[in-house]
Amino acid sequence: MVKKETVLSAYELAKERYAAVGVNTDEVLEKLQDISLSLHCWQADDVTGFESPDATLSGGIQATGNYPGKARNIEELRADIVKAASLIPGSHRVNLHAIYGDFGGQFVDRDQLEPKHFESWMKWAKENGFKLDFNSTSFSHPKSGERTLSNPDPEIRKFWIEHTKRCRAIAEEMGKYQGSPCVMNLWIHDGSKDQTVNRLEYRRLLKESLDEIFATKYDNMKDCIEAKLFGIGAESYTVGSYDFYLGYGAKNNMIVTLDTGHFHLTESVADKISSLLLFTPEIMLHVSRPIRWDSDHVTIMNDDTLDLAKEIVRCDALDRVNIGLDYFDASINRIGAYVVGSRATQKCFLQALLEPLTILRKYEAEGKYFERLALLEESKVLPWNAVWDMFCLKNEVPVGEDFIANIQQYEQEVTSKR
Ligand code: RNT
Ligand code: ZN
Repeated sequence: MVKKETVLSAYELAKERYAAVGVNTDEVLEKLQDISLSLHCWQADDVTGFESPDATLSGGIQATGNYPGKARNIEELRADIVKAASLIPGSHRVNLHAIYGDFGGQFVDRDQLEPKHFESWMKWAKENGFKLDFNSTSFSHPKSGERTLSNPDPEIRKFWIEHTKRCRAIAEEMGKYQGSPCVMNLWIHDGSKDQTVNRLEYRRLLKESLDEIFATKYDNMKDCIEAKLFGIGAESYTVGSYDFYLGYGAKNNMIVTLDTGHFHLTESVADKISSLLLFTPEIMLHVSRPIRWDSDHVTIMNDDTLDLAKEIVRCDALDRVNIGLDYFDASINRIGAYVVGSRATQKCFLQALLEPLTILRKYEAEGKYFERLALLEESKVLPWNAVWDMFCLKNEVPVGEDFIANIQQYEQEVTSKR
């Protein structure tokens, strides 16, 4: 166990060291406290949901691995999220998908969803100090096929328009109930495995569907639209590409979701932040870790995530960026996956907040580029970890690697018995 005194004295030294470059660590701790992550409910059960016991995941996404102990029902899923949150410093949100409704053993089709199917979630969230976010679900359904909202068949399109409209109404109720806007994400897998000669037509249909879906204005929810590069089985064409949603978002003043796994692997998602901030109202993030493709590995503290956090802080945009996580790894302990990914994301934001920006900007303004580069390099090795440990201590969650034993115990007592 990391000793409390060790954390406290290391923090005092770090505080002094950061003060030398003009950074107040006490203020940084307060700012980090205000950063909420939206924990994606679907890591707990490999994106299965509660619609039917034999649901299979479709829509070009995949959770690989068969680590034992996944959540099998609403109680287990909630317990796992509460457990994970108890090991993550700060207060956070929970991001639900439409297939996670409390259906009470009945089959409720997607075009029949109502706020009542999410009432118990709202109560649970309130009792446990979470706010809820929401997602429509277009995948894992007999009517999903290659296309949903862009389907040339008016019946299928109507079905998905109805589903998405209902999801917005549910998000509105969630927002009202919790006194904090519910962020509702719209992602559809629509695309084509092989070459298509109808690129424009499907995009036109999607635009038409979106116009109809978003015609109703709400006050307690925020819409966001998520683009993607390709999906498994839809490698040749994605209707909702980044160009498509960036255009739609900029034109209609809507939030665009940046999933860090939805771009070419050498493309910088961090560099998109400042442009989006100029043309769209807010940003929604799906922080993930793509390995070779949009593989949805557990987020770690790597350059991509650090760059993203730094850009947001450098743009002074923490109040305009909603930070959601989106990965699903079925090959390791799933609660561990939540905790590692969330803490890694927070560590990135902490380092971003600890950047000696005032001095760096002064150097830049004076054209002192060697000095800027030197300080950027040196700031990477300033004792940020002492500030991180202090953050965990203050929030009464395990410091450092101490949470490993905690998760092992939960595995022994709970998840291994499933
Ligand atoms: C898929 C998108 C989408 C999903 C979730 C489950 O590639 O990233 O956000 O991961 O909606
Ligand atoms: Zn995503």
